[in-house]
Amino acid sequence: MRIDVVSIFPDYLAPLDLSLIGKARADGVLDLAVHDLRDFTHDRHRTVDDTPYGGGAGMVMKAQPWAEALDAVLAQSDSGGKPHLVVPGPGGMPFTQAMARRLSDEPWLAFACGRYEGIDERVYEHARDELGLEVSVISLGDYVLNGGEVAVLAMVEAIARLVPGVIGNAASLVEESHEDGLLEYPLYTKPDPWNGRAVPEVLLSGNHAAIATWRHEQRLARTAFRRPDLLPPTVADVDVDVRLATPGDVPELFTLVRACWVQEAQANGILDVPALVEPIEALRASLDSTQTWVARRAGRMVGSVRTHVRGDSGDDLFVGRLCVAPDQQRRGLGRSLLELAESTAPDGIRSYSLITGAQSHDNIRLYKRAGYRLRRGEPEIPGTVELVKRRQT
Ligand code: JDE
Repeated sequence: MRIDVVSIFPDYLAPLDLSLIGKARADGVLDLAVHDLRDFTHDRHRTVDDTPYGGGAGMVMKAQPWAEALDAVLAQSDSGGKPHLVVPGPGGMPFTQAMARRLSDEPWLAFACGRYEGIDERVYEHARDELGLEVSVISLGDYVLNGGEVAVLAMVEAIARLVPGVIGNAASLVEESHEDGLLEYPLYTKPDPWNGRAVPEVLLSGNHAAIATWRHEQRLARTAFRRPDLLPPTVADVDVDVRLATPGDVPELFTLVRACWVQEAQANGILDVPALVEPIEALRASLDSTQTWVARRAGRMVGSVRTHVRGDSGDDLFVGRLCVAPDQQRRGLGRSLLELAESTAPDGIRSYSLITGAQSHDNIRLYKRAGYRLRRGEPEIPGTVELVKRRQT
């Protein structure tokens, strides 16, 4: 990934030479260049600011140095590609882990560090309209910094560590705070006790299921206390009707499943998944070998899920084909259907399992929120991940 940063204080960006990011630079995974905005001024005082039209406090960054700086950044392009221009500012869209992930997929990012009250609005328009750049104004949070430099340090660190090769263990990225919408569980290490404080007993029990349950509860409790905004409103959906599917549901279910799995195909770059290619007869036959539920809102089929018992000893409930119509997502229906599927498990079921695309981050987040954990080791189907949850006893 190539990163350019333009600032009137290039020295502020020196920390990018250190630690993780510096290592990635040294390894050639990241190609980072910092530019001094004042190099693109032409007056004796190297002026980058002026008073605001219409009056008001403070100064505004002039358009001309920015336009020339962007030209210089673009002139480095060998392939004709263009950078995604990111401007940190308190008036931007909130920076999130999801945004860091999207930006980590970009081959080239350019960061513009504003100072004073901000940058002449025409710089943004020029970058979009004349230079053809994608421009994103992004805020780290609802507070004001003196300039964008510190925000760029944070954003570059959050983005660069998601670039393959920047940290060794890509799997360790999946489990971290915020990736699945809950805060992390509390951590403890030796010694025990320390300073008269004992480590929670369950962590010493060796009972991995109990530990996983305890940690999940800790995450929920901590999230409810510190970040209630992260918890989904669990509204009982009164206008949804869920029933076991009948043969008459099959044509509509067939269509719903295909519509839903287009998203999956896009997210994972895999087209030959059963849900997209199986003939309608196979779906009809599956009603006999699975418990298939369909959800309707105002008569229209908007979601589905199916289960079947499996495992050598018949103690695992496989949850499959969980789907919500593309326009009906993010309203908790998927979560409700998952809970329904689990709640119908017969006696003797000790775990629930499911699989999804390795790139289906939204699905994985939903499953993790519901208490599922990634199964370690190679999945049976390449490109997928397997998730499992112990049944509470
Ligand atoms: C980034 N959260 C906050 C600050 C600014 C009054 C004073 C200063 C591009 O224009 C900017 C940029 C910045 C620096 O970024 C942040 C920030 N995430 O402060 C101002 C605006 N009003 C303007």
